[in-house]
Amino acid sequence: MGYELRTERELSLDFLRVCEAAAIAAARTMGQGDRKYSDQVAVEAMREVMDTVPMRGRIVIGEGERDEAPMLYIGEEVGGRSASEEVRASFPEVDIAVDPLEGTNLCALGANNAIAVLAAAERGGLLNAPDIYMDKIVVGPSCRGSVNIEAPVKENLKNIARRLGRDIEDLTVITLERSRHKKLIDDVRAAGARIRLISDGDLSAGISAAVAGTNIHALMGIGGAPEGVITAAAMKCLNGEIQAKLVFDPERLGVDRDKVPAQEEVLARLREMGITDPDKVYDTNDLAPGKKIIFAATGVTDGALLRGVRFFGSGKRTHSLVMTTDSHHIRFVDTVHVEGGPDAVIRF
Ligand code: VTB
Repeated sequence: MGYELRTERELSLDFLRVCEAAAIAAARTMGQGDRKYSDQVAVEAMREVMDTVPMRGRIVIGEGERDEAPMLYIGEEVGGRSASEEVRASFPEVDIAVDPLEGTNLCALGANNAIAVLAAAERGGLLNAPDIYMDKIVVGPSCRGSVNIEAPVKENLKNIARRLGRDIEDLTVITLERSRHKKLIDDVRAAGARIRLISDGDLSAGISAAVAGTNIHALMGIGGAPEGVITAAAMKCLNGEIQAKLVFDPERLGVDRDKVPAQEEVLARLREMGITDPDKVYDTNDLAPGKKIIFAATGVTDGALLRGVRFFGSGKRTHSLVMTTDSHHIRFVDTVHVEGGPDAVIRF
């Protein structure tokens, strides 16, 4: 059973609360240098609020398999906890992909662009992606249909530049700074485009590539597959495009063979998950086929699109992005969480 427009509107506000709670919890730990702890508090806060949402939710992308994650594990049922069985049965079925703290290192170091994020859809609306690496190219609405992940970097940049009515020299590509990207970075430089190298967080980077005015025109390179699915959900809302391929070849990842699971092992796991063609090129709709997608993200630390959580005497302030495909709203939400008494002063 899918859900109606009205439900989508209500759920989007619920998911806003969920991301706000995770972001606030993580932001409290900013700069403490303990990324695991930052992640843990974000997960706990996200899960606690998630359970108050009137839905029959199921985690499809989460913190890991059941035996390795105590909460928000893949397959976990969430939502509608205090409701009776009968009432719960009337709640909509929702698949959810979460990343309670995207950029755990960024938060631990107090660096920019850490976010709390999730995507939701009707059952089956989000690919159950394995937790392996994924090569991605992400562009905004004006460049949709102009890139091909299997084409040379220069050709893609030429096409992006043409669509944006500018020279390749005026483009900025955002990429994770990793040794596996040596050739990619060389190719972008040789083509003449500018590069922004980031230490972490290719999900928020992908979103900034699809929003005009950020001065980022494409995300390229290999990051996590789960992040790719959540990026795809955002692209459906923003009219952007992602193309992606799973990567598990140690050579392409620039790691020793004994540092990653053997290829046969990965292939067997993929088959178990229903992925029979490991070389498949995934497009936005393959990764997020849902018709009713909800995307929510809250800034933990300051970033290109979202401000980080600010704490003050009588409360805190969060900045979020909430998007839906059905009602097609893109909301930037600035929330003041008032904790002080009747004299608390709210600043514009
Ligand atoms: C990727 C990327 C994430 O971590 O998963 C990366 O998608 C891990 O890559 O945005 P490495 O193993 O090379 O560090 C993030 O940057 C942050 O979770």
